[in-house]
Amino acid sequence: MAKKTSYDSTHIKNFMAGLVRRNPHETEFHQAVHEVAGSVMPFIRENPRYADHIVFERMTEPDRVFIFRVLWEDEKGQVRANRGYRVQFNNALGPYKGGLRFHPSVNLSILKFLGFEQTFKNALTNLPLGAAKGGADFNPRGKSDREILRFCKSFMLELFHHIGPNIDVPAGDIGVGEREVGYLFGQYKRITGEFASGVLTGKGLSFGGSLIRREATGFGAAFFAEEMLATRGESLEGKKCIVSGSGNVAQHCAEKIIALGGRVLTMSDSDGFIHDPQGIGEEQLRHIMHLKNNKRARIGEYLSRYKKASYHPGKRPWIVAADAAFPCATQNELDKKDAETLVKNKCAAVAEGANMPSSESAVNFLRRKILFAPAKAANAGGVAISGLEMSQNSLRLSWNEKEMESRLRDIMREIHSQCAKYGARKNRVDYVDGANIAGFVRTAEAMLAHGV
Ligand code: NDP
Ligand code: 2IT
Repeated sequence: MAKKTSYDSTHIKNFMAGLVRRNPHETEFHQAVHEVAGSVMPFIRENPRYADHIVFERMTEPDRVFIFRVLWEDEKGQVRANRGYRVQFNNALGPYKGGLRFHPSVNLSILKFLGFEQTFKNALTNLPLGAAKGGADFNPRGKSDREILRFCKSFMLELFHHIGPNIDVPAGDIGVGEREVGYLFGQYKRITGEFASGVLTGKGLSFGGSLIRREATGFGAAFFAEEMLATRGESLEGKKCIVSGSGNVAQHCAEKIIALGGRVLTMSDSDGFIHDPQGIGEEQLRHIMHLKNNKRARIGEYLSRYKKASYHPGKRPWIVAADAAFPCATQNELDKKDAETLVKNKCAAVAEGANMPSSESAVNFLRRKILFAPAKAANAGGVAISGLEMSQNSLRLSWNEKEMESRLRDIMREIHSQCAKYGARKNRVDYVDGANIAGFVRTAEAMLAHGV
């Protein structure tokens, strides 16, 4: 591929000026598009057939956006109002597909960045999946189980109009796990009178959920790191690893790192991080899962059982020296300064479990210095197993755990080879370019085939 020239940077600048004008104040969305434009626009110049029908421009505009009011009653009998969203981004490859996020920070910019990224990620899985994202600015923290149920029911009362097994298939994300997916599914069933198992993924195992879906995102991120390290004749075995977050993705990323012989030193939540120099082993991780999934406690409570660990309130784990880093909490949780600290401490690989956890300047620093797996590639295991949950629902069958894990491993390996194909540089792979271009090509081919 040709070296990026000022021709490209002028084009990208003009393109971004238009995007910012059409989508003012949506800074996270601008950030996600700018990164992809940097890979895809020079590629289009070399492959002019993709300039036809303005395919890339169309990929930056969602097909449609639904915004709705969600009313619910809290434990005091007070009526509360939140804003709900579903952003249907692109269905060139299959039904709209992507998670729902419940977090007070949710707004249109965040959901558009997530839906845009989902287009490329879902294409990388090679499964028939379009792209969407949704959620609400509802804060689940401190809410009772009944409040969560009432919120989910009210949210579905509007969302059900827009989804369906062949239309749009939501799943979980931050603040939406198996419990919430179960409540949402129950309400969809009540409203429509239909047992449409393929309308949501991430379901419980008793009603159409898939084995390994819960673990898939985190396991996939660890597998992707293994693939990258293997290109240097290395593996996670014996490596010191720092993980951020302590939710679904972080827990199962840590689980797989441990299983592959790595040493997990940290985990975190939005209040701070814990550092256990002896390593968070299987037993310690089980305790964290209990704290987070059952007690819904703060990560700092880890210290009441494991006294040799330390707690760092208000801090992020990137200051702890390690061989590999796995940001698994949220967007923009690792900035340029953190990236410099990682490299100074001889960190060899970063695999993004969360979506867009590294700031753009951190990405541009890391991709040139070390093995850097962007979210689209590294966390695609979650949606890939969602895709296979849909397949099992269509077949009315379920595949066993061994089969599911081996399919996940194969999918992550295949994503790695697509990145290596499109991101090959002289002596290295640029996984950012690789993931963006591979995802673009598959989606663009379908869009061109469909005509306008
Ligand atoms: P969870 O809700 O299970 O966990 C989220 C974790 O991140 C918690 O530890 C939470 O801490 C922390 N966190 C959330 N918001 C912030 C914040 N603003 N600042 C600091 N920490 C924060 O979500 P998931 O594990 O499912 O999601 C984590 C990331 O992975 C997200 O970026 C999500 O988009 C991405 N992802 C998830 C997939 C999935 O299948 N679930 C698939 C692919 C990507 P606290 O409890 O204090 O809020
Ligand atoms: O960001 C993501 O890929 C997810 N939250 C999972 C989406 C899905 O449909 O499984």
